[in-house]
Amino acid sequence: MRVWAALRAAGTVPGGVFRERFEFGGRDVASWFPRHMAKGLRQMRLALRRADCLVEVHDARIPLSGRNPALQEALGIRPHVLVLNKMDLADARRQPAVLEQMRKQGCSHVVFTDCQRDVNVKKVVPMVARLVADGPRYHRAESSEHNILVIGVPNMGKSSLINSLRRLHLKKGRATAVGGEPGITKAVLSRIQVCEKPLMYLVDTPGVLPPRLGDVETGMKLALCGAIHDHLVGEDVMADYLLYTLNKQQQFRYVQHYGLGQPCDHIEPLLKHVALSQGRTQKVKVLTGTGNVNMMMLNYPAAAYEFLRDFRAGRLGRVTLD
Ligand SMILES: Nc1nc2c(ncn2[C@@H]2O[C@H](COP(=O)(O)OP(=O)(O)OP(=O)(O)O)[C@@H](O)[C@H]2O)c(=O)[nH]1
Ligand SMILES: [Mg+2]
Repeated sequence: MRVWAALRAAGTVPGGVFRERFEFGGRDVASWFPRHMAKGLRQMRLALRRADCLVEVHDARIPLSGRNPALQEALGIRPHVLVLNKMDLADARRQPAVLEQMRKQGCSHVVFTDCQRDVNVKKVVPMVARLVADGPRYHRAESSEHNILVIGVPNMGKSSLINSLRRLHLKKGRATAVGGEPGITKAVLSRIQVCEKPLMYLVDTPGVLPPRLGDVETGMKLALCGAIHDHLVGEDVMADYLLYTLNKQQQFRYVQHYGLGQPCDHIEPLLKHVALSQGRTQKVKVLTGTGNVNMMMLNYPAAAYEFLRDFRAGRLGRVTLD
């Protein structure tokens, strides 16, 4: 690791010149939008009527892209806190620049969190309480309860945030299901208490992707963060885009992690190496003119999945994709 850091600092990383553009090959993002999300969006609009504040959870690795414009429409009419979660996986050096960019976009209540280790999660309740106290309380002027709607695209950690808040403020166990794939929360759930003083309830919602994902690159970043099912996008192209991004950002931890001699710009040699070193092979029966032969083939899809898994677990370094 130190060797690569030194080479990077000196600007002399061996391995040649890397791609400056990624060739998306005419992919169509429209097909990556699952139909059931329209229902989630409708339910969310109903729940919005009863909300005093919105807590939007997004992945800190893609702070600038992939937020749902349909959700953002709603933000104008309610106080809004943006939780940039999974800070443990994102490049911490980028935080000040991200906060500045957010402020310019009119988003000034932002908190970076790690909901698995409860880092910074304690900042959320006071921030929300202050916003609600400072703003008009619409239809609920007489009530002392705070009703908060938790929104965001899939797999960003909305349910994890609710569970983390309950752990911290109420010393209570898990109240809402969490999982490593998009679509774990299926419907707008009932209110879940997360704090006693002030009395605060959060409503968990299913992740909703924008119906038009915009450009393919945004879709690809969302997919790398697990917001879109891998099979809809294709593990092979996702792995290739990840390699392209790591090289572009000079994040060469993968070289050491997989024991490669040097960085590579092409996905095939990397996957070959991953397949060999991690034993991702499969036996294939080949029928020849003289009989059957068993051959060992490298399992490239499994190797691509392994590469994505290592990235998502932070084993390839802390990377901000934007
Ligand atoms: N590394 C890391 N992982 C996290 C963090 N927060 C949540 N996760 C993981 O991210 C995955 C998604 O978490 P969920 O809480 O289910 O996400 P969600 O936004 O509710 O997802 P949907 O209900 O599918 O929309 C799970 O595997 C969590 O364990 C975090 O701060 N850091
Ligand atoms: Mg959920």
